[in-house]
Amino acid sequence: MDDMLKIMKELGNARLLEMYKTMLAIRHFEEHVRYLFLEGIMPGTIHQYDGQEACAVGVCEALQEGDIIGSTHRPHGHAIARGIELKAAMAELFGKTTGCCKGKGGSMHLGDLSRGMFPAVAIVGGNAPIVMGIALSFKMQKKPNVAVSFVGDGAANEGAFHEAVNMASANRLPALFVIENNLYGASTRVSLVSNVDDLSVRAGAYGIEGVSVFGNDVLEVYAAAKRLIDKARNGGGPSILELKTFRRCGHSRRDARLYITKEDSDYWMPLDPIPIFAKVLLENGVSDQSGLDKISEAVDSEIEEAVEYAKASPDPVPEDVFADFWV
Ligand SMILES: Cc1ncc(C[n+]2csc(CCOP(=O)(O)OP(=O)(O)O)c2C)c(N)n1
Ligand SMILES: [Mg+2]
Repeated sequence: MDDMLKIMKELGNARLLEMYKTMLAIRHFEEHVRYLFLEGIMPGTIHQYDGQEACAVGVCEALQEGDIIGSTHRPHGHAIARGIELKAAMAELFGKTTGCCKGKGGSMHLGDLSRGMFPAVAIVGGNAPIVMGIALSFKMQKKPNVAVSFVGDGAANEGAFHEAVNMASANRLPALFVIENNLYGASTRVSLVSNVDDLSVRAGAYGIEGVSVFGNDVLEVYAAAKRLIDKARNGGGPSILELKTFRRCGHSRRDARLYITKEDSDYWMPLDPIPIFAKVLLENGVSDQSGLDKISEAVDSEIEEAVEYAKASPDPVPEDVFADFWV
């Protein structure tokens, strides 16, 4: 309790409300996107982030300008939390030229290096070695920055993840590997493919620090991430941060989630990170209910604007295929 009050004081009311707004923006963005997709208005495919908002927002709040994150096939929340504009994210999902990757990436490749997030890598575990390389470049160039890899519980079993953490630890790089353990890799429960309860214990095999926290409490996530990111920034090397969370939506489009066990659902569905944070804000006098309602309304109109913007934006033309090549 005292710790939480300390963190809230450190952040201050304006930042706390901004964090709440970003969590709501992610949730409402996903809700809009789901309807647009099911109505056939939005092209491509989608992997949504509903339920994991506290992870992206808590970690990204602990970053500074110049830090870089890498994300996965499920990147909408990371992109919004890192500060990519709703319009640029929405337009990217529509494949429009005004999108953050000029419409060439789509849902699974959201990113904008100028905002501190390279385009997401949909190969499971695939962003971790790139993040390690970025951390190596920060160290070689003596930059005061940290690189953060977001991966899932499934990705934590990939060779690429192991190679990246091993290289980062051997070279004491300024990196943080965040495992968002939402209990399932597609339809496979984590307990079927891992023999440990806390995936962070694997940090011991690399001689680095590993921490597991409740990932649906944004303040707990922030506190843990801040400490490990600051440690990496100050030469303390990389760590693994496991965030225990739950995806409240299907793995990808039209997934009926029939594989989710009743026990998991009964335990996790009441633990929605947004009402959890709202309660903290209300109980500590950071806002009253009407203040939170106003934030929600503001977020909705920003998202509606983003949808209209994306719809009205131009499609790429065939010649655009040859633009932005690195040769
Ligand atoms: C190397 C690789 N194998 C398989 C896939 C297909 N695939 C996409 S997402 C996914 C599950 C990933 O689970 P997890 O890492 O837990 O992330 P989550 O979907 O839960 O966010 C799989 C198997 C892929 N994209 N890349
Ligand atoms: Mg998972």
